[in-house]
Amino acid sequence: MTHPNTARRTLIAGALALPLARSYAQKAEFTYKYANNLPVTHPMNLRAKEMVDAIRAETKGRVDIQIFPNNQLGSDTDMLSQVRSGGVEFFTLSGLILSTLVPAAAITGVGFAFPDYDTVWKALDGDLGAHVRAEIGKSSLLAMNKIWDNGFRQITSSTRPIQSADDLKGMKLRVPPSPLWTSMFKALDAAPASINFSEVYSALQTKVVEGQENPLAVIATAKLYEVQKYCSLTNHMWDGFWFLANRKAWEKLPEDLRAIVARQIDAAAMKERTDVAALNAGLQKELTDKGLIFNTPKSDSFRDRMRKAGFYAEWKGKFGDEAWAMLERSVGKLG
Ligand code: X2X
Repeated sequence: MTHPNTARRTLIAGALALPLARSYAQKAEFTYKYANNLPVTHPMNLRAKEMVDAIRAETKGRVDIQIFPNNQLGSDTDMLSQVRSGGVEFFTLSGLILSTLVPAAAITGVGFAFPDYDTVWKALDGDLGAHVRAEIGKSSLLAMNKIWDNGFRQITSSTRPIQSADDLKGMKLRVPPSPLWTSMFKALDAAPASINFSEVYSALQTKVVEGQENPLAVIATAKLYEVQKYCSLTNHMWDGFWFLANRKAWEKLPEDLRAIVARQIDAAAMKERTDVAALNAGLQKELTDKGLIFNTPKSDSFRDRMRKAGFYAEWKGKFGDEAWAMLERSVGKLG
C-alpha cells in the first residue's frame, strides 16, 4: 500500500517543476535529473529548488537540473542503481545506505558517536568527511564537498515509549537498508526490519512494524506522527546525505559549469544544515500538538548494551584501526 498522499504530492511536485524546466528546455545543453527520498516540504527539497534555479540562472540556462523528490523514481535502493547507471545524474543518500556499495561510508553512523552538531561538522568538513569522500570516489560515483544534514535520530512507536534499552527488547522496528543499522538494533535486542523509506508510512500504518527511527524534521514532513504515538528523544545516531553525482555525467560538464554547479550545491547544503537544525530544535512542541507523546531517556543503558553485545568492537574491526582512530579523534573514545 502506498501512502494516500504520495500520489497527490507527486502531482503537485511535478506541476511545480514543469513550467521552469520547459522555459529553459530549448537552450539547456545539459538536462540532468536529481532524485531523492524526502517530501517536497523538507528543507532538503526547498533548498534544492532554490539551488537548481540559481544554477540555471548562473549558467544562463546551459544546465537545467530537474528535481524528482519523494521517491517519485523509486526507493533508495532503486535510485542508487539509477545514479550508478546514469539513469539519474544526482542523488542524495545516507552514508549508511551507501555503505552497501562503499562500506567505509557507514562510519559516520556509529551509534552515539557524535555528541552535537559542532562535532559533526568539524569531522564531516574535515578528515573524516575527506576519508569517506575519497572512498566514494573509488566507485562510479563522486560526492560533493559538503554533506547535507538529516539530523540526530529519535525513536517513534505505536506501542510504547523507550525509556531505556530494556524497552527495545523484541520491538519490531523499521530501519533503513544498511548492515550497520541492523547490527546496532540487533545489539539492542530489538527486532529490526530493513525497509526503504518509500514504504515506511504504510509499514507503520498497517502495523507491519511497531516503530521506526528518524530525525524530527523527517517525522514531521513525512507525517509519521499520523501513524505513531510515542517519540523517544534518544539522539542515538547522527545521519547525513551525501550529494552524489554519476561520475561520467559529471565529467561531461565543461569545467566552468562544473565549478558553478559544485559551488551552488555546496552553498545549498550549508543553508539546508541551518534549516534542519532549527527545525529539529523547534518541532517538539508542534509534534506534541499533533498528538505525539515525548520522553527523553538517558543514553547509558543503550551504550552499555551495545558495548556488551560487542557492537563497537565488531565495527572497529570492519572499518579498520585507521578509520576508527580518525573517528575517535573527533568524538572521543568509543566502546
Ligand atoms: O530512510 C530514512 O529513514 C531516512 C529518510 O532517514 C534516510 O534517508 C536515511
